[in-house]
Amino acid sequence: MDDRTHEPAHSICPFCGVGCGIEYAPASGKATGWRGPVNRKGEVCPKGVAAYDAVTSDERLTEPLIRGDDGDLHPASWDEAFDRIEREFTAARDQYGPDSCYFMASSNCTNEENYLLQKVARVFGTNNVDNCARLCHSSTVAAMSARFGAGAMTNTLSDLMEADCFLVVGANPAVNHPVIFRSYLLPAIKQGTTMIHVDPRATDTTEAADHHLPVKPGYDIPLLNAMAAVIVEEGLVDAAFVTERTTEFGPLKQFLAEVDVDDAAEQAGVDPDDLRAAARAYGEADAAAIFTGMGMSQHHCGTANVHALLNLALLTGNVGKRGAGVNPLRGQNNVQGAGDVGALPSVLPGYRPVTDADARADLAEEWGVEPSAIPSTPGLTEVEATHEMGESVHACYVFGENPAVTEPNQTRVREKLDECFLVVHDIFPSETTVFADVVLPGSAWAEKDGTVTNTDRQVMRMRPNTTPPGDARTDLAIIQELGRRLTDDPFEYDSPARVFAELTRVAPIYGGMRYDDIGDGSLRWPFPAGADAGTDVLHVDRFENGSRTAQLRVVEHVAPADPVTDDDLVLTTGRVIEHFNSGAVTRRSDTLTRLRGAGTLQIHPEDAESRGISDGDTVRVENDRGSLTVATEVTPAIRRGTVFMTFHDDDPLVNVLTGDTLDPEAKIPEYKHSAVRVEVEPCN
Ligand SMILES: Nc1nc2c(c(=O)[nH]1)N[C@H]1C(S)=C(S)[C@@H](COP(=O)(O)OP(=O)(O)OC[C@H]3O[C@@H](n4cnc5c(=O)[nH]c(N)nc54)[C@H](O)[C@@H]3O)O[C@H]1N2
Ligand SMILES: Nc1nc2c(c(=O)[nH]1)N[C@H]1C(S)=C(S)[C@@H](COP(=O)(O)OP(=O)(O)OC[C@H]3O[C@@H](n4cnc5c(=O)[nH]c(N)nc54)[C@H](O)[C@@H]3O)O[C@H]1N2
Ligand code: SF4
Ligand SMILES: [Mo]
Repeated sequence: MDDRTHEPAHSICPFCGVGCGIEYAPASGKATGWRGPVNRKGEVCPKGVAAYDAVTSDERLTEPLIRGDDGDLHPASWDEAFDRIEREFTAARDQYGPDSCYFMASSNCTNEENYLLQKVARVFGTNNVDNCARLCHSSTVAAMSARFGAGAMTNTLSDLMEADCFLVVGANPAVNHPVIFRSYLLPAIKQGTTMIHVDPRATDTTEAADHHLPVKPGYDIPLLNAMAAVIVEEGLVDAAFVTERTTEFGPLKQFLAEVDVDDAAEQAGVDPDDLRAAARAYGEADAAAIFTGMGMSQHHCGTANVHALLNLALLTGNVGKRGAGVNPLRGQNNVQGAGDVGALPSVLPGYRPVTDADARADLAEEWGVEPSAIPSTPGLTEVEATHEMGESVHACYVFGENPAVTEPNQTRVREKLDECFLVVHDIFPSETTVFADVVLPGSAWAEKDGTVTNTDRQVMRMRPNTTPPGDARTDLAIIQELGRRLTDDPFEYDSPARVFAELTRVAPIYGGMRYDDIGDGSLRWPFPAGADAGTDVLHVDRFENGSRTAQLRVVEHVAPADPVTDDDLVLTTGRVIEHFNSGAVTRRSDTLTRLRGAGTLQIHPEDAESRGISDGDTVRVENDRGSLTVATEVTPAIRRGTVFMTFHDDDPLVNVLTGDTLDPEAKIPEYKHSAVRVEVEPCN
């Protein structure tokens, strides 16, 4: 029985990176939109409406749990739970050193919570902290940081409405960023903006497209190189921009001259004439904007994919101006912020490298510790950490993530989760709490105060409208207590505003922002100290790294990690509109349809026929890593040779099939290309 009071208060949707303003609606007991900085008419998608279900759900965690000698989780006091955590983490550090402990931060949680968690890790003595941006746009961030000096949307949602052409590659905004799609992209398209969609599937996004290139999963580099070759061949290069703002055009030009567009199109599995038409549409536009998503980033060559994409924008002068740029559509409501505040293993708050002695000294001064106390060696990334559990990692704190569903190669992950001391700080019992030694009940969105940073770099306020249920505590209070238990720092902050103020002193991109100035609006980074407003379009005269020029790069095709035999199909994975990531929250909602289309395997009619599969049949999908059974949806919307599943469920658990070969630079796993065998499940 929920005996809390619930009053409306302007907050931000806890789901995707669009960052719509939502609030509790007393009349319906659900959530509703208010006129936020992004959803200016108060519009929301079905998940936004359902967001309050997580707050009032009677499945919420309401008390700490500790695993007993009988192997079960039992209720415990907060002191008992923290005593156990303190004992195990300090024992691991005493025996193996601080790098034997790991901290998974949460892109579903606020800047202040993530900032404090990375501070706990670093003052404890390790850079072993990461968040699921690693699984998401880490490759995009790696490529864009290397070339442009900032791994974020170059433009703002509002100026992008001025584009003449949208090139949407490996993203499905109609489903995954619905309010951006409906309120920014569709109105521009209705006014004449051309859209090119590169995706192996025809999706709701494709319906609005003028050109659809149904690329073979894993073959975006030949496709993008061929588009670049057409742009050079047909004189669509912006010569002035290339001369003034880029370097190394010569080698790229030479490389592209060798690209046979027909052959490359065939390799990528698309029609060469369609590819040429798309390249022309992009190259001839006065202002052309790229949107990039998981179809690009989640490959073991994700960074190379994005490098190939950046070439297109640079060749055509589509950087540093309105209606253009390269725009990664970010995942959760605060995946941008979790990285900005330093919940990453190789950078401190504001993306200052952990290897930079000045950056460490500045932080040490603010934190009142010796500069030598902040470790200078980059920590492990998230997937690497799961590999190391039971090896070099002995204790792990998981805050607001569900790795037992979302990490690749689940058979291995689930074995590993059992091999270390595991704390799970969540709002629900999850597939991951099954492996936990201690479970801490935290706060849902409507119970927290703080800030989140959305996909176009807008820092916005969340406000509580009720308290955490039962004995649960706010996430910020829990992390403060964790800090007091694991370090000598008192972690004394009487409000999120204090934490935010500290963040603005150590993260230059947030420098000058004031919590009280956010109000019902937003502040956008970079927000240079002394300035009175943030920066809308990046890289206008100089790139964010201070350079006037960015490099053009030759990008060679990288073969997919899984070899594919003639009998195999290629499995790619993704999302549906009603469900969110592991489904831990949305599967419990009584507002959303339970996994409509989320538990099925999309397969092309010819692939189905050759295997004797009819629509709705249950099939077995397997490879050397694992096996599952699933009902089929036979549909020409997916290209031949490819099958598609979502990852929103624990049964079928698609990540038993995905591999954990990592991108060498970004360490993102290969979620979008797994060789699988598909056959009708024999009845027995
Ligand atoms: N409804 C809903 N919205 C969400 C989420 C959710 O779970 N549900 N999650 C949020 C998060 S964390 C993220 S990161 C974003 C992700 O948002 P998106 O980037 O849109 O994510 P996906 O649906 O995984 O993949 C996008 C498209 O890539 C295509 N694709 C697959 N393989 C390839 C390939 O090799 N090349 C190309 N070009 N395309 C390919 C897929 O068919 C799919 O349509 O969404 C956010 N929003
Ligand atoms: N096959 C495949 N796998 C994928 C992907 C894919 O496209 N294909 N995409 C990857 C991507 S892009 C991402 S981002 C990851 C997502 O991976 P995860 O972050 O592991 O997935 P979520 O379901 O978002 O997990 C959120 C957890 O936090 C809890 N939670 C939610 N809100 C709060 C809160 O306010 N406080 C606390 N304490 N807990 C909270 C939820 O109950 C849930 O258990 O999945 C990755 N996995
Ligand atoms: S578009 Fe994203 S932020 Fe907006 S209501 Fe839907 S899930 Fe929430
Ligand atoms: Mo994501």
